[in-house]
Order: sequence, then C-alpha cells, then structure tokens
Amino acid sequence: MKTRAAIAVAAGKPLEVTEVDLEGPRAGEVLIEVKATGICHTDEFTLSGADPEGLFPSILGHEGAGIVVDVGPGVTTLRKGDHVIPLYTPECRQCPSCLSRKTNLCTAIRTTQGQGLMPDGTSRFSCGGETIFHYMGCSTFSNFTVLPEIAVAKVNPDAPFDTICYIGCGVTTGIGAVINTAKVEQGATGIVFGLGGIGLNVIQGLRLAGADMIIGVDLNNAKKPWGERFGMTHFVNPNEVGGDLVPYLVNLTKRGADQIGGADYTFDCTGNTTVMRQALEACHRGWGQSIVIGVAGAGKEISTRPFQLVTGRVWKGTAFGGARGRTDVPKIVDWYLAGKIEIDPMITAKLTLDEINKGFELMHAGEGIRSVVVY
Ligand code: NAD
Ligand code: AHE
Ligand code: ZN
Repeated sequence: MKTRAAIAVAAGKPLEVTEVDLEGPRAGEVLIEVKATGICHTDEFTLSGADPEGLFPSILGHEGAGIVVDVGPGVTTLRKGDHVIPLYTPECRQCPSCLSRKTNLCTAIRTTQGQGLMPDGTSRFSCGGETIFHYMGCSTFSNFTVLPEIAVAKVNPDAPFDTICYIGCGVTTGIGAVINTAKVEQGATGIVFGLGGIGLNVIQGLRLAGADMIIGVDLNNAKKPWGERFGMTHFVNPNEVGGDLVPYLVNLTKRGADQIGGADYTFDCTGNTTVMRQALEACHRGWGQSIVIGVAGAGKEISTRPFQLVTGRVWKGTAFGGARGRTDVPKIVDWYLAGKIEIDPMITAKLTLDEINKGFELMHAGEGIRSVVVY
C-alpha cells in the first residue's frame, strides 16, 4: 500500500513529507493506522546525527497511538479495530530478559530493531524502490506502519489518540523512572534536571509517589511555571545560583536534624553528561540514587570520583521508565482516563504531518513541552 510519511533523509536535514510504499504485515506482525504521534527529544537526537545507531533514510517517531487495521498470520493477541500504542521496548514474555523479571529490556528483537529492520531482517518501507529504514521498531512519523505483535500494547478504546500517544514514551518514561526504577517512597526529596517532556513527567511521578521536596533545575526560566503546575516545590536556574550548582543543591536539601544534605533521588532528563555528574553528586551521602534518563551523543562519557560511590551514592539508568509495555502501558492509559495523571496540558502544539518540522523548531526554541502530530 501507499502511505504518507516524513522521511529523515540525512543527519541535520529537515524531514521530507512524501508518499512511501509499505508492505503488509508478515507472520507475527500487525499493520497499524497511526492516529497521532508525539515528537520526543530522542527523535531530534537521532535526526541530529548524534545517535550511534542512527540510520538514513529512515522514518523516525516512536511515541504513537493508533488502530490495528490488519494482522499477519499467527497473530493471536490483537485483532482489527484494537486501539494500540506501539512499543519501542517490546515485551515478548519469553526471552531470558523477560523471564528474569529483573528488567524491562526484552531482547527478542533488539538486534534487528537497532538495524532499522523488522525481526525477519527486512524493511516494510521503501520509496521509489529504495529501502527506507524503520526506527526504534515504531516509525510513527508514518500514517501507517507495521510492528511485531510483541511490540504493541492494546489499550482502552475510550482514550483519545492525540493525548495517549505521549504514553508511548514521555509519560511512561518519566513516571516509570520514579515508580519502577527509583521506587521513590513517601516523604522523599527529589531533584529533576531538565523540565521538558520527560522531566515534567518525573515531577508528576514524584508527586504521585508522595515526595515532599521536588526541586526542578533548568536553564530556561520559562520552565518554572510548568514545573509548579505538576508539583515542583522549588526551581533552580544553574546560571542564577551565583556559584557551583552541586553545593547549592546540597544546601537546599538540608532538612531538620539531617544537616548533611543531598537528595534522596535525582533524575537527569537532559542527556548532558556534565549534568549527569552534577545529578549524582547532588545525591545524599550513604543512600542517594541518581537515575540517568537523558540520552547522550556518540562518544560522550560520564565520570565522577569513585569516592562518590564508595560513600553510598548509586548511579542507575532507565529505559522506557522500566515499564513492561504490554502489561504496564494499558494501566497508565487507565490512570489517565481516571484522572490519576495529567497529560493534556503538556501537549502544547498539535500539528499536521506537513507541519512536522515546526515541532522540531519549537523544541529547539525551548517553546512549549510536547508537540503532537495528528493524522
Ligand atoms: P526536551 O527537549 O523536551 O527537554 C529538555 C530540557 O532540558 C529542556 O527544558 C532544557 O531547557 C533542559 N536543559 C538542557 N540543558 C540543560 C542543562 N545543562 N541544565 C538544565 N537543564 C537543561 O527533551 P525531552 O523530550 O524531555 O527528553 C529529555 C532527554 O531524555 C533526552 O535526552 C531524551 O533523548 C531522553 N529520553 C530518554 C528516554 C529513556 O527511555 N531513557 C526516553 C525519552 C527521552
Ligand atoms: N541508540 C542510542 C541509544 C538511544 C536510547 O538510549 N534509547 C532509549 C530510549 S529513548 C526514548 O526516547 C532506550 O530505550 N534504550 C534502550 C535500547 O535498547 O535502545 C545509542 O546510544 O546507541
Ligand atoms: Zn522518546
């Protein structure tokens, strides 16, 4: 079939919206009509050329929601008409990683996914006879896309596509980092570095978990009211503290009899390796945990004095908020429908596919929180 899609033709170039050819689903695959997709900073990261796994030409996008319109042979858990969210982290429930119960990082199809291909090693997309690569197993910047059954979460059909698409990455990553990865307890102190589409969801996750002190750190003062809107109690702009950021934060988190200071939990939502170090060192001696969420470019490395770890700080990372997609994503959609979490105010631009490059421009300008393309 033909479908309209935005093609990433080369690193650093605007996406090109055009008609592409899409093959139907093979065994174990489903065809999805994408109804809406968010634009995550990771799409921009790959488009910029900083992603070691970045491939061109490809169809980016990994934060979608849509409807199953066809199923391939052997598909048993999905049928035409199901409302779904594509999963860049699948959940096969059979691989050693899934069976371990220690991680959400299903390994069933990770190798081919990283090569921009379906599990059988081929692409379903082409244009003028040239192969177009898939992206993160999702390619939601296409009106229609094909996914393996194990990478699709079936969700409540009452939920609107143009908001629940955000659960396909940002919402789940931010809230999941708090609940699944850090396992934040009531009364904790948390510091969130970077108040964008991920950081604000970490903030609402901290509020949900009952954290007492929720500090947001961002270079952009326009993010202060956004943080406050979702539960932030203190805002810090590193350029306005008049000295080193880490001692400032450690001092800010001194509470009652505990005059050592440092947060119980910190979260990097910037992808900046200098910030990752600050986030670790702003943790409380003896127990503070720092969770790396941000994705850093090829060649970037993190460092700190080992003494920071010797004295009990813990450095962790999280992908997709530690969520097992087919199990957890439908629950998060239900939380949203029940009003337990907020999504709508964070969606600050709704665009057509033809306007998709404007979404990247808004991100570069630090304007708004999440742009969503509605098909
Ligand atoms: P975003 O562009 O919406 O937000 C980034 C925020 O960080 C902005 O508010 C910006 O002002 C702020 N910032 C930038 N540099 C800063 C600095 N030095 N100090 C303080 N604040 C700074 O991006 P997003 O969509 O929220 O994504 C954030 C990061 O998370 C990206 O690196 C993205 O690739 C990554 N990510 C990771 C996962 C995962 O599963 N681990 C999932 C989604 C996104
Ligand atoms: N391809 C990059 C890494 C990109 C990355 O870390 N992706 C996150 C999701 S970001 C979503 O917005 C992730 O899930 N990683 C786990 C995985 O298996 O890809 C690189 O550095 O090579
Ligand atoms: Zn993302």
